[in-house]
Amino acid sequence: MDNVTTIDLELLKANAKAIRRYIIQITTEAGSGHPSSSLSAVEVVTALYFGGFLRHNKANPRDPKRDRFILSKGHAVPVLYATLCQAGYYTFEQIMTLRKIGSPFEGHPNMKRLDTMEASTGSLGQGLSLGIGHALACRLDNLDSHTYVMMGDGEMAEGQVWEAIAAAEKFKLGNLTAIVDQNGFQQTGSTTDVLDLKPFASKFEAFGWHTQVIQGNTMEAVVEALAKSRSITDRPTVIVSQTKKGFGILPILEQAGDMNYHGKPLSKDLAEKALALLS
Ligand SMILES: Cc1ncc(C[n+]2csc(CCOP(=O)(O)OP(=O)(O)O)c2C)c(N)n1
Ligand SMILES: [Mg+2]
Repeated sequence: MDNVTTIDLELLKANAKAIRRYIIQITTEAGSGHPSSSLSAVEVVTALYFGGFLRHNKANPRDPKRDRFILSKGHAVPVLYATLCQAGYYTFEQIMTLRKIGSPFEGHPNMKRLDTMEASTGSLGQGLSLGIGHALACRLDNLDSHTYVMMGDGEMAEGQVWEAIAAAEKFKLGNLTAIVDQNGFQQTGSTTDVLDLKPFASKFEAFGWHTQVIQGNTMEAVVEALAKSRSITDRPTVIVSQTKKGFGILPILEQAGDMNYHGKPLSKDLAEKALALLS
């Protein structure tokens, strides 16, 4: 892992901007998908792949020595396709087939179609359990690989998340980092209105986790938090990443009168305006 002081923040920010542009382009081309859910997560995913935090191997994506990244909020997979494109795994033409019949770039990650997908997710609330499996397996195999799992704040009310939180501490998984993308919204409205599980940090802490709360759309904060989390090796860590859904194109969402903008692509016209904002 790179030392934080050696990380080129400007380069990370440039990558983040390119990734945001891809997210807009591929979801508008698809005519469906979840751009706003993808955009809130850009800084974290960019820092993982380009900041030296996630050991990955383009020549052999399933290299056992890799670190693992599980996107538990699988509907945000455009952020992952865009990042992998920016990292040279896929061409722009390939990711532009998002959600088209026959394309392996499905609306949710499919590990059977793409060897870069760590897990097939989309049914929310399961990714942390999958991450625990990886973290335990790596420990058994004496691998120093680290496992990262990103969940949504709405997702925190789904599936077996809290059972997994308890289990990760029981197994003292110092090789596991959870990231909660706290963008304030879920499918049908604000998380406060639908089912409010905040504050997340004190709840994780009560389960014995190391916790950090950060501004997750600020690259400096993200890099610092990821570095800190890697220095904790005796228990699982969580980064509560406070973000904005649709970050990067908020004026467009404001204009549209919908700050959640869940599960819908921008029209061609709005996409052009969004790309101009991100130029
Ligand atoms: C088990 C399950 N229930 C419901 C859904 C439908 N669904 C898709 S996205 C979503 C909202 C998720 O909100 P959040 O986790 O906050 O992610 P965000 O889009 O805000 O990043 C829901 C309920 C699902 N995919 N899986
Ligand atoms: Mg959310």
